[in-house]
Amino acid sequence: MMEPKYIHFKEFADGRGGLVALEQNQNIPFEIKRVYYIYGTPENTRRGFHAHKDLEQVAICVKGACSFLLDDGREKIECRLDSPATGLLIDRMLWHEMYDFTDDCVLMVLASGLYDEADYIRGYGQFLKAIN
Ligand code: T46
Repeated sequence: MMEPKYIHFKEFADGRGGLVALEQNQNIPFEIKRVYYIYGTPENTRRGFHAHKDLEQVAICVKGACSFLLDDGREKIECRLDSPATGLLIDRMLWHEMYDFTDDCVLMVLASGLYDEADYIRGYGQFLKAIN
């Protein structure tokens, strides 16, 4: 059965608040080439709807929460990200959708490559074909 690949980051928390450090090839399992973040997502919005051919990513809700649907072409699972100390590894060739964003959600994503539209598989039929 497919399981979400969570990464639990060490938290440095004291009376001043919390701190999490992200380091390439240490607690992030690749060289970080790009960081982007998604915020201000209106209610009932679903994003994603694609897989990446080669890109690996780690998603972290640095504020708020959102849900992910992950689909490897055989199984679909749903999981929720709600902690700045937890990352979700989004492997290559994994169809993903994001939804149920809280109002305050800031979803930060670390990526192993620069933006490349040619790396996206945006059709579900095309994704299933590529998997099989
Ligand atoms: C992913 C999920 C988790 C850029 O120009 N550069 C970038 O680095 C990114 C990520 C996006 N864009 C442009 C391309 C589109 O015109 O920003 C626009 C929105 O991108 P998209 O519709 O792909 O956004 P999501 O939320 O559906 O998907 C994003 C990432 O694109 C994707 O790689 O895995 O978040």
